[in-house]
Amino acid sequence: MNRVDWDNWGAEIKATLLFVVRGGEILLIEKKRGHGAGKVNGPGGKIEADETPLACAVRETEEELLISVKDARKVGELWFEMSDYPSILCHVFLASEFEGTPTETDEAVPLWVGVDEIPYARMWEDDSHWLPLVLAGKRFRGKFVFEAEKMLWKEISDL
Ligand code: 8OG
Repeated sequence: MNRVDWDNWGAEIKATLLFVVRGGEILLIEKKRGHGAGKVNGPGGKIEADETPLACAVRETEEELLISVKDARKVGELWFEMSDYPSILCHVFLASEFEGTPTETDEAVPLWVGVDEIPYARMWEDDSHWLPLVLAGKRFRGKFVFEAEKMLWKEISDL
């Protein structure tokens, strides 16, 4: 079901996600609060006024895991239209270099997992459709329609 006019779509919220991949493992979080609390995700959050997406991704990762990411680069975009939450455009970043030790904070518990053992059952339903593209080094744009936690529609294209 896709009743969204994507050609004229604009997001009410701009956000980021960042995935550190190193040595065959990916750094995820158990998210303790905010939208999607209780789920496994990458670090990230809402972009502040006058902040670039890259600066937001780095800041959120610092706040949530106490590490400083050095080489984040944008790999994708996620467009979310949801029944119970304002629309979100989320910029997705990939990195491999960082300083510090991933550490639990009020917002997140760090979780290193093998890239072949990603716990999709504990993640948002759309993630299994695009996180493999991140790991494959592809650039992508995903558009998703959600009714609460249920994904009703998806479309993924090259960016
Ligand atoms: O500030 P807060 O942490 O509440 O921002 C919401 C975060 O959740 C933001 O990083 C974007 C992310 N997010 C969604 N929907 C989805 C989704 O379907 N999959 C993933 N992986 N992240 C999502 O808002």
